[in-house]
Amino acid sequence: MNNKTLAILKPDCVRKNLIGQVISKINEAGFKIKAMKMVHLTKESAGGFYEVHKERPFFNDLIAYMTSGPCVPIALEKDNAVEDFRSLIGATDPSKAAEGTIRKLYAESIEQNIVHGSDSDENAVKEIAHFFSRKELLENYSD
Ligand code: IDP
Ligand code: MG
Repeated sequence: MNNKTLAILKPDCVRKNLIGQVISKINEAGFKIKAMKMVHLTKESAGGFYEVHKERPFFNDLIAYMTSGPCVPIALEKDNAVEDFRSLIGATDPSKAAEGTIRKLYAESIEQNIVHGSDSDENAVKEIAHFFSRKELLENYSD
């Protein structure tokens, strides 16, 4: 079983100086950080990442949001990483997210929802490769 997932601390998380608090929650929940960087996404990169949503009515706004400032992609490792990380972040819409979840605690809208988490093992592998080279991953995946 794949034990990795991709998190992104989205531009609202960075803008609100919540990087530290969100990473604390992630570590407290038992995830190990395997690779991390800060990047300001281009429209092309954000559009490629969210390709599956390109026909959705919110797509253009989503790309504008995701390119509005730097974000922090993080490759995480834990047993059952994808499912456990989705539980930690909560529902897409923070008003529907469970108490104590990252989105419930920090997000302000269904769009500006602080954090991304991969939705399947297959997508986790693809999404990690979107941000991190083989070299960057191998350097940190050796333990
Ligand atoms: P997820 O991030 O919980 O997996 P997705 O449905 O994959 O949710 O949507 C990707 C991102 O697009 C969301 O995290 C959010 O930022 C944005 N989004 C999703 N649904 C809406 C919507 O109905 N209105 C505005 N933005 C949305
Ligand atoms: Mg999704």
